[in-house]
Amino acid sequence: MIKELVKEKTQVKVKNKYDEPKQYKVILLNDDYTTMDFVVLILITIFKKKENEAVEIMLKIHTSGSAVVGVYSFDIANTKVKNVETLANLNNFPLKAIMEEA
Ligand code: TYC
Repeated sequence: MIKELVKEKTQVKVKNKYDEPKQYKVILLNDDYTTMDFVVLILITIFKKKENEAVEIMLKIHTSGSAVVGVYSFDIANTKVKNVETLANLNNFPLKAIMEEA
């Protein structure tokens, strides 16, 4: 009897009360007008890449059209997308970043 009770109790599966917060990919898009130097600067300043990695990512976007440049919580991803837009607009470049659920 006690053995059965213990077995029953230990077999109850406990579901996590809270789901993990969603994560979002920030994707930088290629275009024909933004300079390569400006994209590298964006990758270093906003996405905290080292210069050699920033150059590699920029070339990947240039040749393949886009690249994931980071994965963040909603608010951080959203702020980075807006910061790219603001800096691009100030410098008259059409550079765009978008976000997608990871
Ligand atoms: N294609 C641009 C050029 O030839 C360079 C570029 C790279 C632009 C990456 C945007 O996200 C980008 N000047």
